[in-house]
Amino acid sequence: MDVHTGKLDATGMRFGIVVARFNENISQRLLEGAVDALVRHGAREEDLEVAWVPGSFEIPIAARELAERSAVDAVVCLGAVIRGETAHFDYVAGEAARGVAAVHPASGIPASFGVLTTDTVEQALERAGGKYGNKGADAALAAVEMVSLLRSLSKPRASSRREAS
Ligand code: INI
Repeated sequence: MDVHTGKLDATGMRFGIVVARFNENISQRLLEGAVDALVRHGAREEDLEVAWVPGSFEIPIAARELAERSAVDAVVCLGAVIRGETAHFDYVAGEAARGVAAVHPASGIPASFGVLTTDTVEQALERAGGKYGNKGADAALAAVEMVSLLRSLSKPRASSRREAS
């Protein structure tokens, strides 16, 4: 049985980070969490490329652009959509999720989803370095794991190598 698992080692990996300026006090914390997690796991700051977009609705546009340029191994997407502040919460959150999910099929580059969708600012702060951790850091580590996993999956299986020889 071949079991593939991604490793949390970002050494030599390059990342795009797309971050939405809307609710900037929260998204800035998500960005700090993501950068800290990547560097702690071996990435170099000079291998990170950050793109600020106006709001979470625009995240997929920049994420796809970064991914299709093929200069990065993964894209980490960060933002905060807060229900209390908008009647179009569902559209913004839904399009952000749909668009981020479409990055890999279009480009072959994994994109992780660190966009908070909460009812209140307090709930968002709790997930941006508060009592529920930092979802920016979590999304960064998901990206590292997926790069590692996809590299492992793209190698020929040990059993097929044996059959070929
Ligand atoms: N964008 C967010 O990232 N979070 C929000 O909570 C939000 N609200 O509340 O509306 C939001 N709106 C802006 C949206 O993402 C677009 O930037 C805007 O609609 C222009 O296309």
